[in-house]
Amino acid sequence: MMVLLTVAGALTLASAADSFSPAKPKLATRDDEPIRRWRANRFGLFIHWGLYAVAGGEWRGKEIPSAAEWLQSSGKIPAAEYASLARQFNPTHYDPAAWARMAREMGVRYVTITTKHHEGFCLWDSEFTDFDIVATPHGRDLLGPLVKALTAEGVDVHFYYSILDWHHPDYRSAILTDDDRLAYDRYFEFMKNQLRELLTRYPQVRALWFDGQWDSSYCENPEYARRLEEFLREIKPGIIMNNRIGAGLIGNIDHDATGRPFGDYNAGFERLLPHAGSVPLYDWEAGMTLPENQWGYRKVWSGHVKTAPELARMLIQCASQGGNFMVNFGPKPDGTFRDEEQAVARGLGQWMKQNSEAICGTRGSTLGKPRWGFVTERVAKEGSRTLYLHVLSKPAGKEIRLPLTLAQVRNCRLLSAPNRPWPFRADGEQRVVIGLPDKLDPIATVIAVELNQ
Ligand code: FHN
Repeated sequence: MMVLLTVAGALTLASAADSFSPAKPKLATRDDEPIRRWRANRFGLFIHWGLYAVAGGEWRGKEIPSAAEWLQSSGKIPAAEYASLARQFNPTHYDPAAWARMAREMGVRYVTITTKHHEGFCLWDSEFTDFDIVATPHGRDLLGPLVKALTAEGVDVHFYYSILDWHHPDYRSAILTDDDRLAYDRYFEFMKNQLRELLTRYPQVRALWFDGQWDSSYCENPEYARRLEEFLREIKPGIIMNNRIGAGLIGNIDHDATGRPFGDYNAGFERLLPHAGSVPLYDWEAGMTLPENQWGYRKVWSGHVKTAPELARMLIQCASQGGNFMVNFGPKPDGTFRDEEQAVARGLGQWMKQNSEAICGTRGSTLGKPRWGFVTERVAKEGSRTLYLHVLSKPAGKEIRLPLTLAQVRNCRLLSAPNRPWPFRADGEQRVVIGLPDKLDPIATVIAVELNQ
């Protein structure tokens, strides 16, 4: 049992801990209520659902390699032929209330769902196309009931929308002629109409997640991006948009010729995380698939499939670097989730049930990246500060040393046993030392260290 010592006079913060950074990243493009809420959410569920789920990565009995949602392109399937999948899309077991419950129990604070992926098929009844849910045996809106159910569970809703469209006759991947320009202008109006429709029909939506911005028609003509962004901010002031609305490369927030950035945060961390310990300059979010590179439903998965503990540790790392993390699920065509996804939802939910305090509403670590795990921090309204030590492995000596003095620490507790204080002491150099429980949580044992103000 450790002894609690008091060190008189040792009141100054040790070096690494004295620079509490603001929650807002250095180059954040905004710091209003909606983006603060977006930041505080930290953990999201990405859902890729569309006609590709019907095919499950196969075409005419043959497996088509590459990502399942890219089937039309990878399988070189003519658009009209591919569109026939709509006649088979009948999610008879779709239960939006069950989806929303799963999301809440998993611990996510937001869900980002594909309203229209690159294939062009729309999950809602759009006035501007017939290539939508009404053309299926299901025949009715999939989004509305989900938005309602998620909202009822207290989970925020974000909409994914692909700029790239393999179905629309006016879409052009490059603008080479005057006719292309006219066609692309018509397509641009179509996109604006659909996005206005989505934002007005589903007013609960808080963020738009753009994708498919890389074709030269869009990315070499940045005026489209700028016009689109202005149009959307006018319809819904406060709306949050990822940087892929911008014309540029994935991974950066691009700026127009006047230096204004596109979008609100960097969504470039796709199936990768920033280097551990680095501090991204913008708000950012990472998206992670369970298998290697499958976002939509694929019948047969190959290669390594990530487990709940692996994904939870990625979530912890993202939170420790001030970023959001989305786990991706690709529902089956019948509207249910495959076993692997359900297991991941349960595993993450179990850990989050005890530890969400150390993730949601926190900011990145100002203690850097310790060898034993990661650190997140919470600053309460009244100014009190709590450090969360996410211990992934036992350091030599089985104790954790913090660059803090005893006088700085009010109390410690384990999130797995929050009702009793957890002991701490000082070492010979007057640094705080915290012992560890004999058995660590297979994901991370979290110790909350509340600091004196
Ligand atoms: O091409 C898509 C892909 O299918 C998937 O939607 C991911 C999600 O981040 N985004 C694109 C690739 O960057």
